[in-house]
Amino acid sequence: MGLFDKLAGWLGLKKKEVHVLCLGLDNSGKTTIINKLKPSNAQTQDIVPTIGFSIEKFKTSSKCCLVFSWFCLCSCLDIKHRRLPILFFANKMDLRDAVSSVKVSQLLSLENIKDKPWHICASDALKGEGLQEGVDWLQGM
Ligand SMILES: Nc1nc2c(ncn2[C@@H]2O[C@H](COP(=O)(O)OP(=O)(O)OP(=O)(O)O)[C@@H](O)[C@H]2O)c(=O)[nH]1
Ligand SMILES: [Mg+2]
Repeated sequence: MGLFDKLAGWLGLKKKEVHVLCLGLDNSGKTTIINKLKPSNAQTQDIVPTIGFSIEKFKTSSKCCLVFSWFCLCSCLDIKHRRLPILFFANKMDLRDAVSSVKVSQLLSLENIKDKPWHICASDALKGEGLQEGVDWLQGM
């Protein structure tokens, strides 16, 4: 790493690459959420069910994000023993029968997660509502 790179890093001027693992039920809106987080000129209008997994890389205003989208909860095994922040999106909150994020949190017994910082956001990925709140929290972590 050159001196300029080091200086930029110390001064916080250098963009960081952030790796995010995105997990969730089939059809829950993972791809839609990731799509909405991309810069508008990189967003697609055509979202189809993901076969297997997808890897996406894009820049946000403050950071360069590398996003992995994976369908299998088994991948969690790798992160089980690490103190990584977990962001939950209680997505599809626009649906009439949606339960509140507080209720989702209770149903998933999230209060039992003591060894990792976690946060839950109600979201509507179609409109992009709630996504920024979640990403702000994640970036703070
Ligand atoms: N009403 C509503 N529909 C949503 C929302 N988010 C996603 N959808 C819709 O839900 C469907 C599935 O969205 P995807 O983003 O493909 O879901 P996914 O979790 O990536 O699905 P797989 O790749 O099959 O696991 C699509 O028809 C989306 O338009 C939301 O917040 N509200
Ligand atoms: Mg998908």
